Amino acid sequence: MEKKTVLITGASSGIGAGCARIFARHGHRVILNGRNLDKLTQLKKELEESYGASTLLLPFDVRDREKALHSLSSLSGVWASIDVLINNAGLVIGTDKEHEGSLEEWDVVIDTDVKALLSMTRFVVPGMISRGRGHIINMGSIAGDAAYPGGSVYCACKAAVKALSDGLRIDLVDTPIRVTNIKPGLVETNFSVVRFRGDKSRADAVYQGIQPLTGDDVAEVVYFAASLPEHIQLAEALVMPTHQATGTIVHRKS
Ligand code: 8X3
Repeated sequence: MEKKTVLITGASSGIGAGCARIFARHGHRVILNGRNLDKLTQLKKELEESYGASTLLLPFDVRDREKALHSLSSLSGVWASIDVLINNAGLVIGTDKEHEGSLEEWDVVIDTDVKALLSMTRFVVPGMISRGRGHIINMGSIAGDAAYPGGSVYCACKAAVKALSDGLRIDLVDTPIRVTNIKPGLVETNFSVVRFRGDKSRADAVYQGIQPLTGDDVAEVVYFAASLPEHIQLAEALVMPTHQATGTIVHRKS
């Protein structure tokens, strides 16, 4: 694959950091977006030292549209020609029932997982169209395929990511631009710690007795989609640990 400029949202840890590593390792230019400047700076250093990578920090909260637009407009030269947009930033807070949870927390989840993904797409894709090349890789989830207990709003958000990916693929069908929806199952990242509002032991229990995926594992699939020949569009990929069968069926060793 020729050298590309890759923008990754939520790059400071987990799947986002995994994506940053694999694209950097293969010699691509990587733009690291996230909210935690310290973590991003640390990752930038790691990518430069390990792979001699060209990297750029673009710290902003994806929910802040003005800041996002301003930061994107500040890019110049090769950095402005984004070839791959990885809409990875996402989170869930809590496992409350739909009729019991906090509307304020759900605003944060919906704003991050759906509205920010949409605004990043809205800001970056027109440039891809005018350059005649590009690939949008959205981080969906197995949670978007079917709702599960305690997941109502998150599952709805990831179902929206599927619909937005499918809709964008339709809208771009007469262009060379590809759209991919990656749908991970159990991945051990900070995701579950946030879901359980910082309760590390509940988060750890999610992965007990099963070898979960890592952020680097999911990044392998992201990289595979991006490195396929231009005429091949991997529309979706559902990627799970071997001992997971559905969003709720998992075999755990006792
Ligand atoms: C996260 C996967 O199984 O926790 O997107 O919903 S799961």
